[in-house]
Amino acid sequence: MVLESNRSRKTARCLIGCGANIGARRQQLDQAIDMLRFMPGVQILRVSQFLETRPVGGPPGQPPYLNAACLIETTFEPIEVLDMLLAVENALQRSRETRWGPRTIDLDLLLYEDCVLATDRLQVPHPRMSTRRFVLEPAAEIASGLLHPLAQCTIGELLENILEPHLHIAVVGIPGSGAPEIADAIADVTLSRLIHSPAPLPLNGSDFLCDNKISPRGSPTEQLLHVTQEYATPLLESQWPNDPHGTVTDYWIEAIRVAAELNTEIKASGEFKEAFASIIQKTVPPHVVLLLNVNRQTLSERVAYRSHAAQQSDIFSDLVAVQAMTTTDQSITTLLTLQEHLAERLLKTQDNRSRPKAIIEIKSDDLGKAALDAVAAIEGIS
Ligand code: A4P
Ligand code: MG
Repeated sequence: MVLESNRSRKTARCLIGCGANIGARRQQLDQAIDMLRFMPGVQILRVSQFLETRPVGGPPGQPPYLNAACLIETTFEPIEVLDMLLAVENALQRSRETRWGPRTIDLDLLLYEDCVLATDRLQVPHPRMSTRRFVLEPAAEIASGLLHPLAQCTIGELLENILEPHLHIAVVGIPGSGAPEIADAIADVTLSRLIHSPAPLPLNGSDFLCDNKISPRGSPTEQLLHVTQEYATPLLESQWPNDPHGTVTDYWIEAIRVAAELNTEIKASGEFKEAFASIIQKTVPPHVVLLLNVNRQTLSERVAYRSHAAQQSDIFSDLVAVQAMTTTDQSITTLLTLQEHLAERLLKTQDNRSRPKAIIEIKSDDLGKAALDAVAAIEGIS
């Protein structure tokens, strides 16, 4: 652990999330914040009020949490901040038995300036913060204007976003990522309206092209616009119901734009772009996106499972379209390329209107675990 400060280093502002749900919760939170206060190289700028919250995720029957947030200024590097938080947790008898199990104290590094990093030990911004009310409410009290570097909006806006009454949550992933299955699980638990993708994502060959079965005639651009229209129809703003539970979709219309960008013919013509923009303008963009990610091995197994003639199961039905591709290797590579581009577009280059306010990345190699993670992310909203 590094607790020596280097005074010549530049200081960084960090947002820390604090929680406790067993023991003398208030006292433990006070002690943790006091321990941070006396660390060399740390200055506490603001501490939020303590807020009682319902436990999200983890084993059932846990006692309620007290949550708080704390804004600090420090000369420590991000990994040194994590080490410091772990040291404070250990000093307060934090034990780790079950995931999201009860705890005497939990300290999370939510934001470190505008730093974005993902290592085995540390991910910043904290990957689950942007849909968690128990994180955002205390954080907004002390640092409402602080920018989330991935969502490109402030903590205050993230909170406003999850308080929006008719939330649209999109579960986004390539065919075989398990998006329909995860969307089902969320809709079940949250009683939301569920919309499944009205057509398979158009994929065919080494390039991204339309499958002729979807729209029998027309140029690739026309075919792709036809699918865009089909995707847009259930999302039209003019027909969005006033459902207090919100809506969960298992697709993201922007995936078509990504597929188009990967098709040289469509990209060169330029005709697609304008027509696409005018269609999606009338739709309700997702407020929250759960971005699924699978690895090559899982995907190969799922493609093989779907390709097996005897398989009548509904699981991974979105992979049926992929079977039209020439070889398994080719389809896996095509899908993984699309996955990479989907993530890039989501995380970086979004126009303001369609950029989701919160994006949560979920590994979906283990579907059961992914469903639990997804449900916990959405439950954190309420
Ligand atoms: N780690 C990676 N990135 C970070 C980060 N930015 N900050 C690693 C802190 N730790 C980070 O954490 C597991 C490992 O995550 C660490 O060793 C570190 O290397 P942990 O504290 O041992 O375990 P955990 O907190 O159970 O894991 P996790 O998955 O981070 O849990 P969360 O997401 O923090 O959720 N409900 C309410 N109402 N209030 C809560 O405070 N907290 C949780 C925990 C669940 N439900 C809750 C609350
Ligand atoms: Mg933690």
